[in-house]
This record gives sequence, C-alpha cells and structure tokens, in this order.
Amino acid sequence: MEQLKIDEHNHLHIKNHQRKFDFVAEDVNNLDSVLQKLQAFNIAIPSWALGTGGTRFGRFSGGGEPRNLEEKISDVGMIHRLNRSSNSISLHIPWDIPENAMAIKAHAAQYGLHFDAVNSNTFQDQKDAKMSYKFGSLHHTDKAVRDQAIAHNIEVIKYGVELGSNALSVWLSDGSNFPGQLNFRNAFQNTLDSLQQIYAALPDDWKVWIEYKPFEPNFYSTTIGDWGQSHLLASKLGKKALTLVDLGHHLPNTNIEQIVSLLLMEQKLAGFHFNDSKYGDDDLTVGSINPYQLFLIFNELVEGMDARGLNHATGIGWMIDASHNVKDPIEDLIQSVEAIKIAYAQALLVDTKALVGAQLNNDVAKAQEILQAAYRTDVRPLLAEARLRTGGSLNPIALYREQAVRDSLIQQRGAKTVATGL
Ligand code: PSV
Ligand code: MN
Ligand code: MN
Repeated sequence: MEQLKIDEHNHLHIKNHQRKFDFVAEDVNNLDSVLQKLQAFNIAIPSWALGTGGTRFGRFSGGGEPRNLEEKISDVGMIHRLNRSSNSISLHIPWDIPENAMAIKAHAAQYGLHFDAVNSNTFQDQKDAKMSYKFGSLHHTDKAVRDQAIAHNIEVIKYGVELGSNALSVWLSDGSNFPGQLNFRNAFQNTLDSLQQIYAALPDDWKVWIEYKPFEPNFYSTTIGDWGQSHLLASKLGKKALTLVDLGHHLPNTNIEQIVSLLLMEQKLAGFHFNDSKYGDDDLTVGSINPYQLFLIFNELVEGMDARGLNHATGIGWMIDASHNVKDPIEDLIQSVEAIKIAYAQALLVDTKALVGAQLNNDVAKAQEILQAAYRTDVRPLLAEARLRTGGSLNPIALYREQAVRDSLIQQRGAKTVATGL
C-alpha cells in the first residue's frame, strides 16, 4: 500500500475524524502521554495467523494466502503500513524455516519489521524424525525422545539468533488422556530437566517463555496445565525463564487479570498471546467476546508497570495468537490489534489516584464507577489520531477494502492456496 493512498484516504476523512477526536480529547487530562504511548505500542503478528485457519472438521481457504515466509512477511508489512502498530513477526519452526536468514531479515526490514519470539514445535511429528511425539516431548518417558525435542529447541534458538530475535516461546502439548497413563511427578521432573538443558543454550540476552494450557490435545492432564505449573518451572529455571499468558488457555471464568497482576509483581510475566474465547482455546478475534476482561487485564498491566517504572512498549512480549476460519486473516488481525489498543487506551484513562482512594476507603461502588467510566469511553478516535500521527490510516479496514487488496493477492497467489505450516 503506497503512502499516497493512505494520505489521500486520510485527507478525505480528516474532518469527520477531527470532530470525533476533539470530543473525546477534551476530557482526557493526560492526552499527550496517552497518544505517545499509543504511538509507541506494537503487537507482534504470528506467522501462522496469516493463512485461513481450520478446525479438525475442515478448512475453507479464503484465497490469496501467503505461500511462503516472504509472503507472510509482506502481509504483516501490509498490516503495519495501515495501522503502524504491528512491527514484528513471530516465526514457528519448522513451519517457517528461514534458510537464508540474512535475506529474510532484509526482506522484513523493507517493511520496517523485526522478529519477535521464535516458537518451537514438538507437538507434531516432523518429516524424517526418528522419534515420535505421540506420547509427549520434553516430558517423555524415553530419554531419546526428550533429547530429540531438546535438540529441536536449541536449533530454534539458533535460527532466532540469526534473525535477531531474543526469546524462545515453548508450548508443549505433553499430557495424558486417561488416568493412570502418566506419573505426574516424573513427567514434571522430565520437563524440568529438559527445559534446564534448553535454558543452558540461551544466549545471555535471551529469555524462554513458558506457555501453559489446561487441556487439548490431551484431555485428562497437561504437564504444564496452568500458571502455577509454568511459574514453578520458570522459578526453578532462573531469571531468563518467564510465564507466558495465552488468554485462551484458561478454564471458563478464570480471573486472568489477577494471574497477570501477580506474575507481573513477581517479575515472571513473559507477555501475552492475545485472542478471545467463549468455551475453550477458541482462538477467536481479540475483544470479540469479552472486551471487558481485556480492559481489566490492561488495567492491571498499566498499574503494575507504572508502579515498577516499566516501559509499556518494551517491558513484556505482546503477540496475537488467533485463528481466522471465516474472516480475511488480514482484516481479522487489524481488528485484533485495534481491540488490544482500545483496551490499553481505556486503561490509560483510569483515574488511578481516585481508584486508590476508593480502594483504601473500601468504597466499592466508587471503585466500580471509576473503572467503568474509563471502560465506557469511546477511545477509537484516540487510536485513529495515533495512527494518523505515525503515517497510518484513519480507518485501516475501510482502506484495505477500498483498495481491494485481497483481490490483488488472489490474482497474484491464486484462489485456492494453502498457507505453509497450517
Ligand atoms: C495451541 O494451543 C497453540 O494455540 C498455543 O497457544 C501456541 O502458542 C500456538 O498453538 C502455536 O504453537
Ligand atoms: Mn499461544
Ligand atoms: Mn492455543
């Protein structure tokens, strides 16, 4: 998307925007600081989210999907051009193999992109692999399987180093389907031993992010099933190991914001995989089901990070982890980034001083009023202004549609495409 098109589009809509912006801006005391924070805030895009997702029942291609890593990068480049808030991509190995890291880095740099955490994959058997992960990987009863999975993670770190990434993200599907199948303590101990070997291979300035998930693909137990188990591993491993919170990886009604607040306090919060869910790990568009929860999470983050003087933009990892089965993935990702920034902007509007006062006085109704006053503010014009100031589009999805970007991608790449890795 050329800058000229963005500017023309913005020019057409500027009056309308200004009116809406002035209306909301008038009531925002810390306007400059809010706008600066919104401008600096970026959310990583996972390489696996750019193709149409599927379920175990089927997959319906939307057409024009990226056929290789270069095309995935250029799709992220398109999103970033429009919203100026998606300046990095997270790779999943071996779904993406950056054989020529120099060339891939240069390609990404053309779009102003860098590489976020690299993800290992020990939940699928890889082509020509000697050992199978059918009964798990890092927790496996057989040392040879564990060694293969450890070696893979170390290889992923090497790819990441070449790309300029600085974190390894580990999600394990290890668990059991039936009572009696597994000795929990041995499984946990094996996982710890394996992670210790991976940890030892981390460069000095690297981190390992340990994701947890209560169920699926295993339905009786998961070896890293909740934040307690992840945190236990991370504390035993050391400073470079942290707990990653994927919003979809909780049982229904879990108080995720409380988990976030404590991990942040303990300096053990790696960051987020954002998505939304109604029933389980649904991987729906961020903010599509429970935007209030997202706001409450950001409220904890803003409060907790400010208290410790942490930089909101770079203090922790921000990434989307969603699957787009029925929507255009690019549009869906733009919606997700918008939802995250809306929650962030609303959290920045919370009258913290008044809230502290209400909490100290146990004035429950007042505390709720304060939070909801921020949550019920329509902050979309603030986001649009932040985009405008950084050269992005006032209305990314409208412009994307106006320019018929998907049609040209279909022309270039074909109507029946299968994005690599999915
Ligand atoms: C599987 O649940 C999953 O969605 C995890 O959240 C990982 O982060 C992602 O796949 C990629 O491995
Ligand atoms: Mn995830
Ligand atoms: Mn997941």
